Amino acid sequence: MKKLYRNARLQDTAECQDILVEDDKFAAIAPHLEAADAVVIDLGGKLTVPPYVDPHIHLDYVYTARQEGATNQTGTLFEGIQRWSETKADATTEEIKQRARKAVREEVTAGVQYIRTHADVTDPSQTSLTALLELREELKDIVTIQIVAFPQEGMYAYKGGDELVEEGLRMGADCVGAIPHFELAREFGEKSVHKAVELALKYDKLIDLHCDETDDDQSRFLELLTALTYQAGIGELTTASHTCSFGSANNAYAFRLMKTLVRAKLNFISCPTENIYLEGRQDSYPKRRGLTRVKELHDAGINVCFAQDSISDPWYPLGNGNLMNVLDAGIHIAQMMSFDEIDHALDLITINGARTMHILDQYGIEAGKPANFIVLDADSPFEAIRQRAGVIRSVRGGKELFTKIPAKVQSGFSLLA
Ligand code: 17E
Ligand code: FE2
Repeated sequence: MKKLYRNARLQDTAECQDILVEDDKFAAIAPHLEAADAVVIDLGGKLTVPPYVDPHIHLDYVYTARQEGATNQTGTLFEGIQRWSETKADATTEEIKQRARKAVREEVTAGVQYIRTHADVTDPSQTSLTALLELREELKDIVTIQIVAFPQEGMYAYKGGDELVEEGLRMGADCVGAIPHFELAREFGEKSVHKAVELALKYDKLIDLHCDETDDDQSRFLELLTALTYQAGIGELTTASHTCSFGSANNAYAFRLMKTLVRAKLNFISCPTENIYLEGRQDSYPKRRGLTRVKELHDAGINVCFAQDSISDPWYPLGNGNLMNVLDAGIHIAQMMSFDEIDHALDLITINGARTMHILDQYGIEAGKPANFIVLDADSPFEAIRQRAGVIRSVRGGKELFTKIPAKVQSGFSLLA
């Protein structure tokens, strides 16, 4: 089966390109292609980019925010953890799968094709992980899912948490998780970082820690994570999620750590909508933004991406899987709004996320790679960001996952029609 997509506006070429897809792969990309036996689809000069990547979400938590006992009154991270802890026993595998499917549908119809989800493994029955492992397989034709064995209640603060993480890896999770800032003492936080690295090496897995998700500038587990993974030569396989405290650290400390971060080639995930909401809760005024140093990390050449984190869970009431919303919030909060930054902002929810997920071998609009791409209802990257453009087509493995008809205004006034 051959398909010829004509008039695709790619991110880095001024002239529109034709894209030839053969079976499930990109066969050729050039200004003018001919293929007599191909189905022809005209993309009309619309912006065509690799699919959105959501590298950090908790699919086991979605749509639980309003369940009895789950509602977070203080809007803090720690109450979120407590609410989930008190209510999670009610969840069943089927119920989690049902909620997660709905979230995947929202994400995919907004242009996402790659998701890294956390699965809470501080649960001896491994309900979340079992559900998400089944879903990873069930949904693989429409979305690529990676799973983090994430000890939400701690490797040590929760009895046997470290063993449950290890069990999660043996069950088939792709990444090791930890939550050092939630352990009961700094020493246990450090021990959990050591353990995460040890497990990643033992089972040949990626690492993605919830790391320093707090305004406490003394929460410095990022430093240890960077040092250990750098020394083990696995910095590129490692992700530090949240790292909010790095936004509160003093500049002398940050200056020094930044140099190690560059050398280690660590990946960073910021969740701008969740962390601007959850952090700063003990501040009066001036009130901190709660995000890590997104702009400074990015300017230093470190890989940074944005993620959704929550869809209506005990941590965050809103969220809908549309990464364009997340990106819009993120570039505002991080003040990444020079014209050059806006022109390249889509990288924060596309290629940078793919690099974090370590899937670059299969990601991007290049001959030989899987024919996965999305088309935005915009004529340029700048206009896509300015208008928060929607996704009007998503193609995966050469097949249309969906097409969408953009809303059309009807009006008797010529200016408005
Ligand atoms: N769990 C956590 O530790 N932090 C978060 N931001 C969410 C869940 C959403
Ligand atoms: Fe998270």
